[in-house]
Amino acid sequence: MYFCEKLKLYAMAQISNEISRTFNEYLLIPGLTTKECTPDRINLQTPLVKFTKGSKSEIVLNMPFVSAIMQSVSDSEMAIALARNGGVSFIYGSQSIESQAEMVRKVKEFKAGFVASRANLTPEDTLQDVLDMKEKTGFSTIAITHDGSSNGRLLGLVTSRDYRPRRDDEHKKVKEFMTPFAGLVTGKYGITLEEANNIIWDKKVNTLPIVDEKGCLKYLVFRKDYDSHKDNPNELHDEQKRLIVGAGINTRDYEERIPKLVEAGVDVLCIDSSDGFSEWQKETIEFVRKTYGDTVKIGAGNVVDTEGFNYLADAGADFIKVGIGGGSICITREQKGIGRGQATSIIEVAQARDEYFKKHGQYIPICSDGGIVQDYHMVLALAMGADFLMMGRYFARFDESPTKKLLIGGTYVKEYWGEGSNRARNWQRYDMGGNSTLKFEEGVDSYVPYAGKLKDNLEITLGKIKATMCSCGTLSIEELKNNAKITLVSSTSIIEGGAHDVIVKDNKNS
Ligand code: MZP
Repeated sequence: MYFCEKLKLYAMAQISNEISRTFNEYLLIPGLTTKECTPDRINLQTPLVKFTKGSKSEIVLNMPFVSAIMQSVSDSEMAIALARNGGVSFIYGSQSIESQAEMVRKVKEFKAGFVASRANLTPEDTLQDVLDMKEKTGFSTIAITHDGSSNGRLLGLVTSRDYRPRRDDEHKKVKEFMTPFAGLVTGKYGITLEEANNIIWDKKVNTLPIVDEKGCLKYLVFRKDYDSHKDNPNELHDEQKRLIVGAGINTRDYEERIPKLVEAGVDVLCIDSSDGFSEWQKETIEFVRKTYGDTVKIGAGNVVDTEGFNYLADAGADFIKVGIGGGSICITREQKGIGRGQATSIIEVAQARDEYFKKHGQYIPICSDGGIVQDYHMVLALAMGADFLMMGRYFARFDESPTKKLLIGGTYVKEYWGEGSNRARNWQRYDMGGNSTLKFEEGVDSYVPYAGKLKDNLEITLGKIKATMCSCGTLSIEELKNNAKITLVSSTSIIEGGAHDVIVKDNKNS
């Protein structure tokens, strides 16, 4: 027990003498690396939702990452990219029920290689509109539909081969230079990717519009994407081969929100709150159990100690999120004085989870949420007992996050703002009952360095994680949890850990 016994004679708070620590204060000590322990043999699978002794989790991640329930991180594009790489996004709940459900639906309807047309015009638009659209979206293939929407009746296609920007009159109507429907090779809605690719090759076209029986555009299939669809061995899907997706919910409008998300096909829900040790969360879980039994999975949190974990475990949570105040954009600790070092929280809650498992035969995965800065922090969090990690800053840096990429002071950055900032105005996440408003900010609006594509970055991160695990002599997350050796570090040894006492030539890695 971490809190010392209350002195019965005096009325006083429970005071913990243990220092609340964070990942930076620890390092891993190598274990024996056997010849079998090579990065290609490492298994990063981990359970997402609870299971009973002797059975298997109904959702197993192929890598231990989920993306944060945040406007600036998890929309359908991020969810698709992450699930294709073996993780799960929780689509942010600080939006209308309809738009969140629509994002979930988009992920569930995603079919590799079939993309919804994102640049569309009507035949009455002009060459100038085509040029503007190209500039704005970066797409050079533009679908021409009767109403200019992505699912309107397909009337033609415009590519850069159809016009000469400097010679043609910019007022020229699209209908005068588009390739009309009659001249297009199209595929029928419902064909497989293999069939679509065969048509592309047989008919020597670059783009294949897929249309339904009414002639409405459903998707485009591109020749250039042919190869990229073959190499996603970690893709995470349900029994019907649809990508797995999660969604954040709150403890206010859950009776309306959850049914719509379930209808849209969501695989797992998570109550999004900065402080999850509350009766509101218990009631929300009870609603799910009463309405759907165990068929709808729901995570809860955030908590930072045994008491909080046991409360949500008894309430029936499918996984429990750990972390208060450690997020990169979070100022909760400064504003409210609430929180705990992320490492200490994980260590205690992981013990609570193991004890709960011993006592009740139920393994409830825990998620370390927020505060990951270095890639080795990820291994530390897992070694300390986390089953998987939720990250915001990490994912916000990629092309697939929903925010703007900007050039500031000669450096590319992406915007990243907290759910407790005035920009997100997600008051439900910080709700303590009472009026429905955000009373004070608990998060900031910021930039993070732009880092490129999710897939490329994941490759490097997972490579590093596997290298660290090899050093620890462990081949799986389970083995890492059981066998890792972790040591506290002094502040002077942190200095020793970086380049020191030399004049560094190139500072790119700092
Ligand atoms: P990080 O990965 O950027 O360090 O932390 C992301 C986590 O910070 C989120 O998953 C969430 O738990 C938390 N968060 C989101 N918004 C705020 C805020 O505005 C916040 N305070 O703390």
